[in-house]
Amino acid sequence: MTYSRAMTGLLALLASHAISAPAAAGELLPDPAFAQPALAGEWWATPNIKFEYQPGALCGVVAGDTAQPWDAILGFNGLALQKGERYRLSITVSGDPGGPMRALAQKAAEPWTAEGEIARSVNAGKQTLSEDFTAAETHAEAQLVFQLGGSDTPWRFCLHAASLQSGQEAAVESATSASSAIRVNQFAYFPNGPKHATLVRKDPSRVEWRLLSASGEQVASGFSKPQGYNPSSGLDVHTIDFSGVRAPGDGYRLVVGEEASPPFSISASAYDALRVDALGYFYKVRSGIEIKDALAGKGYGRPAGHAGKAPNRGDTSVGCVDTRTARKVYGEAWSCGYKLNVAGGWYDAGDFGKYVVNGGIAVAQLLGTYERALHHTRGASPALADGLALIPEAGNGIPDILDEARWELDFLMSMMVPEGEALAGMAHHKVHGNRWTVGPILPHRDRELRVLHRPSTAATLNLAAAAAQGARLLARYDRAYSEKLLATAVRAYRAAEANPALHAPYTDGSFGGGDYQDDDVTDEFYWAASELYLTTGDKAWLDRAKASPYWPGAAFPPNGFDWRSVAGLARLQLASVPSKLPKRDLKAVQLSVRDAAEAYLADQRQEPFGLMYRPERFGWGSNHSVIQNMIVVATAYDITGDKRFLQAVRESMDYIFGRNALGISYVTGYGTTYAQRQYSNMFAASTDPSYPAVPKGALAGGPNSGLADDYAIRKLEGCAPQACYVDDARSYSTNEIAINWNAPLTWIASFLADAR
Ligand code: 9MR
Repeated sequence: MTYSRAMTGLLALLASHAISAPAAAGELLPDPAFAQPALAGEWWATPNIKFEYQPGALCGVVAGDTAQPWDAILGFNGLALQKGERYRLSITVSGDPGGPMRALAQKAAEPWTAEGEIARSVNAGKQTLSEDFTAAETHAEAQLVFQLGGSDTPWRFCLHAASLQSGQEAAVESATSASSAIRVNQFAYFPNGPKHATLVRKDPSRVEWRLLSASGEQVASGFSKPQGYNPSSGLDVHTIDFSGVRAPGDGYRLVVGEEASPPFSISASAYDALRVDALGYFYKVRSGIEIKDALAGKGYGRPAGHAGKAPNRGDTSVGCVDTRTARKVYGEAWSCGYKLNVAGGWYDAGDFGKYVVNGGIAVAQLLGTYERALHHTRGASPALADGLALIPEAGNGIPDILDEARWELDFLMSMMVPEGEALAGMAHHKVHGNRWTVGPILPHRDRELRVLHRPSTAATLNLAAAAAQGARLLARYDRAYSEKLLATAVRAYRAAEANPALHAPYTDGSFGGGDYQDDDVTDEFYWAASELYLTTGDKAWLDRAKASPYWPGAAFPPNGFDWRSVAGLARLQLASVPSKLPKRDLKAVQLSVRDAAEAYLADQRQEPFGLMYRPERFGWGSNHSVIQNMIVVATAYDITGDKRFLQAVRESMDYIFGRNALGISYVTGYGTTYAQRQYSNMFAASTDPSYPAVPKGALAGGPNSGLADDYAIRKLEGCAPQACYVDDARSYSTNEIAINWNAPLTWIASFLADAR
């Protein structure tokens, strides 16, 4: 990071040798409330900020056209930070709404190590924000800086107060340290399902456990089974099996000596609510439509996002990245001469990007939730109902899951390159701001210019697969729409065949959005051809699917399929959707699903926390990977009826609900201690209470060994895989929400609600 440290005129003038007024005990800044003009002069700014002192504030205009946060800085030098000391950074700011601000207490030289940080877009009204931190290192020369760059247009910023106090009491560590050594599914066990808990205990001798009802009566007892050291959690553990208890009820607790577990239920119907909440997530993250409190819940209502109403520049007429940028990220001067209306769809995650590959897999798994219910519940599942969820389309005669899916399918189709253009029929890889939006912020206030990125073969095939599946399921409800979907799917597939290696590079993730890099689309071809075959029954598509190396090959990675590796999804579809697949072929695909399921069961048997996921390092969004593996096993149950598979899925869900190294439920609103501070621009109550909270039924990404954000690196270095998680909004690499995570959650919740 480099910047000039020139002082602005007035401040330079004021920078006289003022005598510091007595400050509060432990206060590092001489004049936190800007009461004395002379002291304000100790603040400096880059030349593109014109500041003036006024009683009680420093106010000024930050120039536009800055790219990086550090391209415009207001700062205060001459501080010192001590390793291990606790500090509180408190600031009061105001400005033009949406103005990007990062306040950092940091080393005043390369590498500018930040110890405390408050990142926020400002509001017109004064906001007071604070952050407690412990300095990880001593910095004899430290500074407090406000990075204000990243706005195209000039904007006004006021700093009304800035305080940095040392000697703070250690705050109670939030949420991620488990309060009980007995890790249970804090939500619900099934009456006729397996019931296991994990006890964290160094002592290798077995120990007695007791199960108490809500009224404190002993319902069962037994002895733990010592399991020794478990690498995935980094803990010495015992397991407890109380499967013999079958009586439904709430408020059960396991007790070992003085230690009691969090309370939990035994219930056959608990997942009905989760199915609705997990699905309800999607309405709340819709783009391009007003969200109504009456449907989304109090506090979630907001104007339509990215609808093109100032200061929002919208998705209604979006052009492509400029050729200069394209040269940098694609190595070619690609651009386009048209603009597309790509309003609608769902926001991807904590950010406001809309990415076709991730939208494709998410919508496919929502459609799959419906399709599974259609073929495996004799038409009895509520998942098939119109009126299941609170969405604007409820009551229109079309099942709600299909309505929700259609919202995204429309968006995916809008990402197609128009006829007559080079690359016609291909899908743009993604649309997002040309800079990361600084949150918390609601989408209609986002001021970034949105741009279309180069089409990719992967996106095009995702569109083909999802549209083909949608065409099949919507045919009964809207023939014309179904035909449009199918025609689009075929068009996309052909375009992908004509452009089989147009890949999204890693370098396309450097500004404003994720890269969603993928340079192997063999699996996408297999998936799209499979869906087109399942919809049309046309042998030509089957021939294409069969020509894929995935036809005979292994489709299920041990660590779970995802947006980048979709062959597993295709295989599940071929194995479970009724089709004219020749008997021998059907047998082969079903056998491969069963074999994969057996392998996941073998993994699970080795895991004293009961999850069917055991890589040496946990991946980004590991919670959804655990669930994807469960979906394979659930599908094996659907095609074989073998109850072992159902029971294994139920047990693996315990991990998600708190039977894990951290004793935390990863589904917001479910369990006693649950993730609730996920990184999200709009569900940002944990950083600013004026924003809505993360909605009930949202899945946190979860432990990620590849710590990729500063906060996680600082807090979690050296973590065992299961412990690489922190419930803090700054940790986007371990604690985000995303459509491709809530879709499998919806699928598995629906399965567990229905499977008996
Ligand atoms: O889920 C994505 C994960 O597989 C990648 O490793 C990671 C880094 O590129 O990005 C994840 O996706 C994020 C995307 O880039 C931006 N929106 C939020 C997504 C979830 O964290």
